[in-house]
Amino acid sequence: MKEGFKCGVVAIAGRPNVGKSTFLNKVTGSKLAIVTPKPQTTRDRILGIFSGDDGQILFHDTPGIHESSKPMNRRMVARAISALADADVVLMMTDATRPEQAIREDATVIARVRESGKPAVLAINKIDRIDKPLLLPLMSEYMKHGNFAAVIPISARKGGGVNDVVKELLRMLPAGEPLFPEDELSDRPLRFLAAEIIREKVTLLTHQEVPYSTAVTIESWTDGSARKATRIEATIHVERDSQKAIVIGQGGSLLQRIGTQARVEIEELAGSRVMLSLNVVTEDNWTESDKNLDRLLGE
Ligand SMILES: Nc1nc2c(ncn2[C@@H]2O[C@H](COP(=O)(O)OP(=O)(O)OP(=O)(O)O)[C@@H](O)[C@H]2O)c(=O)[nH]1
Ligand SMILES: [Mg+2]
Repeated sequence: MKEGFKCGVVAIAGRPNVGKSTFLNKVTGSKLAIVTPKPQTTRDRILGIFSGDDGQILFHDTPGIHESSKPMNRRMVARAISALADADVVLMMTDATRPEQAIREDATVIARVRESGKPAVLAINKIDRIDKPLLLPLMSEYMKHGNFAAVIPISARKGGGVNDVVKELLRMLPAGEPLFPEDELSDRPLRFLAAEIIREKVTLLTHQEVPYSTAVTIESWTDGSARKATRIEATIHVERDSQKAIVIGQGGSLLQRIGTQARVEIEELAGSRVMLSLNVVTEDNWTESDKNLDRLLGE
């Protein structure tokens, strides 16, 4: 083993919409997690592997931690909390765009991180959108309220500060051999990423409750080749017929846009042409039944 090589698990935790998935994608240089301007986009833990000269970091992107009585949201938050328990170090992330409210809104997350008993680093994200003079007071406020080994301002979107976070995490992680080959980026199969990309397009192209009522499953997948397209059949599940009508759109127009945008991205990932067929089905109130959540959100 190379002397001083580090390897460990880092859970990325924070409120919904602070930029956790954007960070995961930036640090791995690949789109592993979907990103949208709407909160509660990520529903499951997603592994992203950073491999550098000095160490390997297994980042776990997690759903945003928030208060909710809805069964689906409670499952999502439980997944985030369990990722904290499995981590060596926690990377808590917050959003600098509303500095006066930030620390109050982060009270639950800070409490959860503290309860995990794990060493933690705080990244204050979206500094590309904040007046610089507001940053120092915000940093010292977090230093006071949380027990952070470091507080680092970053822009996950533009990349500023991301290397500083990696350096600090490597310092804190245990020595160890890399657990994955250097060129591996995630443990998620292409099928999962494809379903997520379709869900991202639905989320981006619809409004109100539709994104929160949507799940995507892959029904069939036939690998293509240099000459033959990969054939994918996927189902978009919604909760009500009115939502089904929205997702399909006038004469199928919205479904077609969803399909085209998703196909272009899946083709990049698959490295072949893709024929994507989408079907929309209503599953009455699926986000409220345990059985349906097991099936559509994963156990
Ligand atoms: N200006 C700016 N926007 C950012 C930055 N990082 C993320 N965003 C935006 O913030 C929104 C939320 O980003 P996500 O990465 O999906 O946030 P998340 O924390 O994973 O959200 P959930 O999965 O819902 O918990 C998206 O519109 C991103 O483009 C940043 O550094 N600067
Ligand atoms: Mg996310």
